[in-house]
Amino acid sequence: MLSDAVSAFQEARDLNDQLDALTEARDNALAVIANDYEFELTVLAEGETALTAGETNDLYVFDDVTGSDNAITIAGLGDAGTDYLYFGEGYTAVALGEGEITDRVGSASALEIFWKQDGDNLVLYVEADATAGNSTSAADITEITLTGVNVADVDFSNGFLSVNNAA
Ligand SMILES: [Ca+2]
Ligand SMILES: [Ca+2]
Repeated sequence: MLSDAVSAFQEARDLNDQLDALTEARDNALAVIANDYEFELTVLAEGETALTAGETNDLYVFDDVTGSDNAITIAGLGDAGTDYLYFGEGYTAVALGEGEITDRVGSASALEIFWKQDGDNLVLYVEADATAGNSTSAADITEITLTGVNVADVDFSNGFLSVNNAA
C-alpha cells in the first residue's frame, strides 16, 4: 500500500535526521579531544594489529577485537607525551602469574583484564564479557601487547591505563 511506503519513508527520514545529529555530536566530541585536550585518538579496530604511539599525546580507546588473529601490539606507549589506553570503568586488573589465559581464570561475575609480564612486554587479555576468562578458549578475549612496558610502571585508574616511563 502507498501509505505503508510513505510511513517507511518518514521513518527512514527521521532516522537519517538522527544520524546527522549523532554524526555532528561525534565530530564535536572528537574535536574537543583533539583541540582542547590535544590527544590523538585511536579506537582499537579489527585488522589494525600493530600500533605505535608517537611524539603526540596518544589516546587509545579499547574496543573488543576478539580472536587470536586480531592480537594487537602497541609500541611506545608512554614514551613521549601523555599517553593513555582507555578501557572505561568496570574492569578489574588481575595478574595471571604463571597461569595462561586458557586456564579458566578469573571470576564469572567480574569483567577483568588479565595481565602477564612477558620479558620486556606487558600482555593484556581483556574480557569481552564477564565469563570470557572461564573458557579454555580465548575466543572472547582481546589480546593487547604493550611492548617495552613493565607492569611496575603502569597505573590503572578510572578506566585509564598509563605508563610512567620516566627514567
Ligand atoms: Ca605519545
Ligand atoms: Ca571474568
